[in-house]
Amino acid sequence: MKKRNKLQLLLFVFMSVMLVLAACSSSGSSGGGGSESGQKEGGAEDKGAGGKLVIGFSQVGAESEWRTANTESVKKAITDAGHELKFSDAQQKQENQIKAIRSFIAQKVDAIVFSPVVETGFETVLKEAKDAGIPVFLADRAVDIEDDSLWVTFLGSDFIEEGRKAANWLVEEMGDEEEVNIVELQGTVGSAPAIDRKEGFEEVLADHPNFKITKSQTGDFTRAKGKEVMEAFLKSDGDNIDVLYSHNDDMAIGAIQAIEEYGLKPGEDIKIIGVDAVKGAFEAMAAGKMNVTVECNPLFGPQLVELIEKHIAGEELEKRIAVEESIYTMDQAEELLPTRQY
Ligand code: GZL
Repeated sequence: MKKRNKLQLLLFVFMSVMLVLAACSSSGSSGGGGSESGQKEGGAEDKGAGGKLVIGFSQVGAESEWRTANTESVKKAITDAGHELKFSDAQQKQENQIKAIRSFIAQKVDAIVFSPVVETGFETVLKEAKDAGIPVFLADRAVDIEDDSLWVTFLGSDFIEEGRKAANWLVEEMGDEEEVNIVELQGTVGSAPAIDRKEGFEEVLADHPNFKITKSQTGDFTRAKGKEVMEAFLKSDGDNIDVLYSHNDDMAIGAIQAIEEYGLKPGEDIKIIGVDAVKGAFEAMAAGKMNVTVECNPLFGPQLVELIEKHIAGEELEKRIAVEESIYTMDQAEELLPTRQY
């Protein structure tokens, strides 16, 4: 082949390759996952402030008044802000939450909101979300994972402080008694609120040896299970129970029924301590059947959406954002009941 022809052929091949490469890079079909930080191409980060987001929300379940109010608050905040909501109720099953998060990843949502039913077992799926460049926001409960790059921030209550508040009220109320026998209804085994509310309560009582936790069992945060376990406590030691410490109000309300059926007066014969400050607790306190409830505020939907939008717009967020909360006693119930929002 003549030299001139060879040169023309080489030039033609070179130009063709350049054209093909230019076509690939402009259509973004390079097949890469996007930039170093795993940011999604054409995803939320590209939407900047004000863009409509698709948000996947994996919720624990519908086990209590608190959960129902929390679900409503988050759902409403997402839709009121004009974003698209993809919602999954895990019915308190971890496998359902893992499935839901994988489905959100497959649908390429812009952000995932997640309240983990238990603290462990989610590392793999959260890594998958990170690799897909989808930011995860822990709402309500935390996970026990070293690598905190797997979530943007954790917005929720300080459950240890809630346990301390419950115990400090009890010490104030019964600290002079020689011996105080306490039975405890724990929340879902392995969940952050159950672990931490127990820790905070016991931390305070460690300095008061006249208080003893004589029985402790999970009621899984539900009224039905709380009643069932309290029935068993009463059957085995009903005459030696001075206090019930329940990790949420729903189990306490179930236990109140059991105490009445047993023939004792809840709120008098047995002091009742709950957590959440739901309407049902205020009704029980107003009826003299419950003594105190530690607030755990579920209405953080608007704050959560604001955090998601700030992150998408490129703002740095604190890794841990606590919800401000109080404690309410029987004597306040009548007046406050009409003002309660959940
Ligand atoms: C606490 C939340 C707990 C509530 C329960 O933030 O995770 O789960 O205290 C609910 O009522 O079931």
